Amino acid sequence: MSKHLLLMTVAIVLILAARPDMQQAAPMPSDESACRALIDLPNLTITQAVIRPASGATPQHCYVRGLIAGRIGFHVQLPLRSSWSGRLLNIGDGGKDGSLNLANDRVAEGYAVANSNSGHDGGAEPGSTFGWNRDAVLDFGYRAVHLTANASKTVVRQYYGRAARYSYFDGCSTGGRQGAMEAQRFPEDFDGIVAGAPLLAYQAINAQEVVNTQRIFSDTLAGNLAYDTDRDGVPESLTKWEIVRDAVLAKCDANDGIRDGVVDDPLSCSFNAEADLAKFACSGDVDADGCLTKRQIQTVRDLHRGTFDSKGTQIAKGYARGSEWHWSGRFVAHKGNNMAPSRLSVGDDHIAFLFYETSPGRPAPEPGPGQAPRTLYRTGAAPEFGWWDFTIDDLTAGKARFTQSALEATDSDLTRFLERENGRLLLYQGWADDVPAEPTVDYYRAVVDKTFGGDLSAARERVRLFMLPGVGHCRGGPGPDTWDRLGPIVDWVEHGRPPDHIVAARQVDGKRVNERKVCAYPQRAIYTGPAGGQHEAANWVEGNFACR
Ligand SMILES: [Ca+2]
Ligand SMILES: [Ca+2]
Ligand SMILES: [Ca+2]
Repeated sequence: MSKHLLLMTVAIVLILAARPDMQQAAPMPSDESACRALIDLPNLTITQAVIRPASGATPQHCYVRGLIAGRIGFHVQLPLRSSWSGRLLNIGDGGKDGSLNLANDRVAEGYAVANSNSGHDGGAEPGSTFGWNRDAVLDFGYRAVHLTANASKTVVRQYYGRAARYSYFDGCSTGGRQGAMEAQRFPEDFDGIVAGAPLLAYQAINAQEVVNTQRIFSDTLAGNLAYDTDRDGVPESLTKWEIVRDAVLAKCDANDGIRDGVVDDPLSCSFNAEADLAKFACSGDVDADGCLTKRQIQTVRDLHRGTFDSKGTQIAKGYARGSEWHWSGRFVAHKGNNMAPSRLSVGDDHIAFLFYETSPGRPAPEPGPGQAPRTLYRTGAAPEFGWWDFTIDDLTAGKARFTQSALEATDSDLTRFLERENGRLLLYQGWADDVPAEPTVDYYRAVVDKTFGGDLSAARERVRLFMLPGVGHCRGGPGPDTWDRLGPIVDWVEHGRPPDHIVAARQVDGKRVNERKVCAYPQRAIYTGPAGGQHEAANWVEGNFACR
């Protein structure tokens, strides 16, 4: 053996002997360097990739920010590799978005979490004002979520060295619309989608907001459900609204067998504004506090009934019986909301920028306290729209066709997502929402018909709907509104266990009150607890209800 060969042999023996130690001495690239390396990810523009320290309940994680197609900003929160569950979650947005949202609690649960700004910066372009730019309209409609889904999968694959085992989407309101849009247009993006209060017919819903504002404000607030008792020009008494709210509950709360301020099944509530409010009519139809004029009763009838165009075609369904609890904040103009109920600005802003194909480029002025709309005036050239000039017939005439094609998620053929891609979809909505709830039931039935040939049991293997009694827009209201919104779909996708019910509770001062089963449509939760004890809050627990 030559000296050279001997040295080589010795070296090899030494290396082999040292291997276990060497593996420890030379570990996989650290989370820190793997995270920092994402800045050079090919085929994606990453602008930031740093380890963020633990903060509160949020663990240390790799934070990545990037830019797609110029306007779409996105970010991903990546749990360290030792604590990753193998799951990717894209979270939905709210309102008109324009910012990067976080789900720190899901990071703590081991999810990689992604979100985008929906294609615009809400600081530079607040509300709907991004609507002047067609690219931004398409991004907000569907493109930002889809491209962020793709980008976040790439980031995950690079950071962890393998693809996510499961990808989910969870959103409500605008996020619900985004989830439905993904199921309809990009069936390969997610394994499971949770879509709450999904604003499917987005233009009809927003147009109805404007019509409701007209119902309240027109003719110097004649249909408003508030009264100016001290004659200072601003109505501050909400007695009229309280009469309406309480009259609906008096008629229908107990229909479901339990008096708890919640109308379980609004579709079976026969409250009729003309008949059931007749005993509260103002004497001689002269407006006063503590009574309702004919015009005000008509407001109630219209809010329940929905919106029709001038030919009588229904444009949007109305608000369910039992949803009146939030009308004072959303529709009624009074001193407490500075004469600007929340749906006024939303609808006005939307119609000005996101309804017509050509956006006007500037918002219409808002009324201030005491100002009736007819005292306002157009300040810009057409097509600047003030909500008081809006006509619902523009929708039927097709003047929103372009924006409908970008923004509406109404396709009930989910064959590609639910059958070809074997996806799972969980829809939910609160019955007491100020976005009409019944259209979500209608959509579910349309999916059963169109995708499953009318076979409800086949549909229930892939898509389920949960209608939450007494719950407002995504949360809030007199009904149980708190539950783990992701748990049921994860169990369904990963273990094949479809949720027959979810367990929701109402939290008051940190205590669980009014806990219920919320059953998959068309079943409803029936009280099965101690006989005669159905009205006692102590008996409102999961085990005392059955799905029938
Ligand atoms: Ca966002
Ligand atoms: Ca007053
Ligand atoms: Ca009830």
